[in-house]
Amino acid sequence: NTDLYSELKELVPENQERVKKLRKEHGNVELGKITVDMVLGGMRGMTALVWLGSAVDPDEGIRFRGMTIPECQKKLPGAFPGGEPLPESILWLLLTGKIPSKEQVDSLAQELRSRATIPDYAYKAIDALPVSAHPMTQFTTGVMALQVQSEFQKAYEGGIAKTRYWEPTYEDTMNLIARLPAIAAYIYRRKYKDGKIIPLDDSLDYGANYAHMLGFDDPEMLEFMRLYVSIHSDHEGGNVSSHTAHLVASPLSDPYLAFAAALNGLAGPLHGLANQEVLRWIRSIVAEFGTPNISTEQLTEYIHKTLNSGQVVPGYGHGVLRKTDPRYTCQREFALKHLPNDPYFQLVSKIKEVVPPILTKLGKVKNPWPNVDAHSGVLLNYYGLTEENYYTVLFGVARSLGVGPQLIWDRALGMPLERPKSVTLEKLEQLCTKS
Ligand code: NMX
Ligand code: MLT
Repeated sequence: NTDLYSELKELVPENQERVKKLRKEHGNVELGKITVDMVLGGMRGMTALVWLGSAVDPDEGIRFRGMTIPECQKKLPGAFPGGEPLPESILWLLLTGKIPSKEQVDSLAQELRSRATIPDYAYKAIDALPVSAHPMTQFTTGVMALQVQSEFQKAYEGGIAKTRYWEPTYEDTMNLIARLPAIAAYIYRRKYKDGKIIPLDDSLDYGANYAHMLGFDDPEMLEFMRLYVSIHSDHEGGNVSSHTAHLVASPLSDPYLAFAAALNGLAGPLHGLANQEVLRWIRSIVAEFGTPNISTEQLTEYIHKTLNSGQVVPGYGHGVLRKTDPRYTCQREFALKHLPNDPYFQLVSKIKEVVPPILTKLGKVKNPWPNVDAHSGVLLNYYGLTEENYYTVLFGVARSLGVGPQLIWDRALGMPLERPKSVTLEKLEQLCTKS
């Protein structure tokens, strides 16, 4: 099949069978125990979700359908031989579990372009906000306006059967993914470039088109955007944005409603907004010392100052990872290849040497190593995307490629409304004294 829908349609029945069999034959198998620490500690380490697209190993990091980032770079079609994986390749892989051919990826790129028309009222909804509104606030507003065209909502009102829920979910998801770059670019141009809009280019792939609509046409930046979108797409199901989307979609809220909720979670500084915070922090270091070219002693002093004022070091630590995030590593490799002498990149490299021993010494930080957000800002900054308040919007566009496929599978597999049990503090105390 060259079209994604036909490919998916073939996969749905066999995966429905897998789920049915698991529940029927192994429904009582225990996956672990739930401790008080888990309940009070943000559910860390509690296996509670199924996510088809990817899984995060604490030491190895992300695997997209079993493939590491270097494997994806090697095996997934790029814009040219040896190029970074195209976001369309990642989307195909996440949804189907199969490595697409170049022909399949080209057909998907064409499909996404053909779905990218934005209704005028979505721009107007964004225009109703002051230009000063944070880009993530504008972005969520734009997504909510796109919801007006939800196919799922229409089909549900029309009485669609449960067994077919995944079909309009597919339509909504593909339309949403296709439309996000234009909405996101509109916000950038509105906020930072006097509202001069650049239309979609019919000859470009998803990542390149997004960069182009933002106003960047340097081939190196286009390539970085392809890599950026691909590596930010998915990070298994438990992260705040993905989990939120899955939860909000579980009572059959459509993909627009679910994704807008996910974006609101991504906009938190301990999650996606950390990419903005990292560049802001790096700039504050440069402002303090008057140059990015600082000594280890100066940097050590500044990190202590950050920690002593009760702040976290942004871009470091993780809820699951216990080693350097491979998404950091691949961005570092990109920087080493294309901008080895950039002073901000060199400062990021120095930070990576100095921060981990300091965090380790605190004795409480479970992972002192850098995550994806520690690196992305200096690359964007190098290519001229200097407005750090916009960075989480880029992350948000990318996250749709991971969240969207799972929403389709949630409906195809008949995943139920999510409703865990809670306890009162008194009950928890009682349970503890009894044991
Ligand atoms: N700087 C200072 N303290 C930290 C850091 C850090 N980078 N990371 C963890 N800690 C602290 C944490 O605040 C907590 O302190 P306390 O007990 O006083 O509340 C303690 O160490 C234990 O936290 P962990 O169990 O190591 O981390 P947890 O799983 O709770 O949180 C993060 C994970 C990512 C929220 C945390 O590491 C953090 O705040 N990092 C900085 C923000 C960041 O980079 N977030 C981006 C994550 C990736 N993403 O894109 O979403
Ligand atoms: C993500 O990409 O979602 C972040 O690394 C956070 C997470 O996995 O918890």
